[in-house]
Amino acid sequence: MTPDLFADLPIEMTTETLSEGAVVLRQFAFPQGRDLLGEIRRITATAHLRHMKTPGGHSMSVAMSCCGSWGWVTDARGYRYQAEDPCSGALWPAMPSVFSALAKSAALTAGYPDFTPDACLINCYEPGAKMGLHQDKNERDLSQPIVSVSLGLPQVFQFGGLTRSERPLNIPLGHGDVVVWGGPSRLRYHGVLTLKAGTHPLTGACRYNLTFRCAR
Ligand code: MD6
Ligand code: FE
Repeated sequence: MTPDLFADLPIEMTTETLSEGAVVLRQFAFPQGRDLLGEIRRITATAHLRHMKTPGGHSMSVAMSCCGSWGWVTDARGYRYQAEDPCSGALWPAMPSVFSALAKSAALTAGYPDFTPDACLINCYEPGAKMGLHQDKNERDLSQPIVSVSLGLPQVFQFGGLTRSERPLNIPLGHGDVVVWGGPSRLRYHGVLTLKAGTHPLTGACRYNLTFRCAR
């Protein structure tokens, strides 16, 4: 075993502003990376990653699970938050404290001091998986931001405007990068381009994305 794969790499935490209310906190989650991945493995051992169906009947290319009081689901009935995992009927696993502490700290750093997430969506992208431009608008309180944590392989995040037709910026996100998203930018269209094949020392052949929300 390699004692510490990253021991010789300095962490450089920097902030990039995308638009009013939206920032990228580069490498903000790097110190917690291993712990976050351990919790993702523990959670998805019971709340399995699955390819949900859109209301239109298409299977999503990204595999998803959730933790916290509320989970985001999609099926023939539409998009919504619910307390139970539809695969098992059980409540979603609790949100680990390393998740909620990181999300609160990232939100505070971005200028959102009152953020207490009650939902965390876990996305797992394998090569070929993507997410088309969409708005996150199923949450009750749109005055609260979304905190998005990237782990593993790099993937290009698309950050657009308040209408679908506005041409998006392409922002490469790497392991440990956090995007915080709120205020006048809360309803901006966004997505991720197709994941390219690769290997990351902590996640292997995939990228995980955690998005924290105040759902209800
Ligand atoms: C992803 N992220 O990065 C997908 N939504 O895999 C999202 O859909 C997202 O990163 C709202 C705010 C930030 C995000
Ligand atoms: Fe989203």
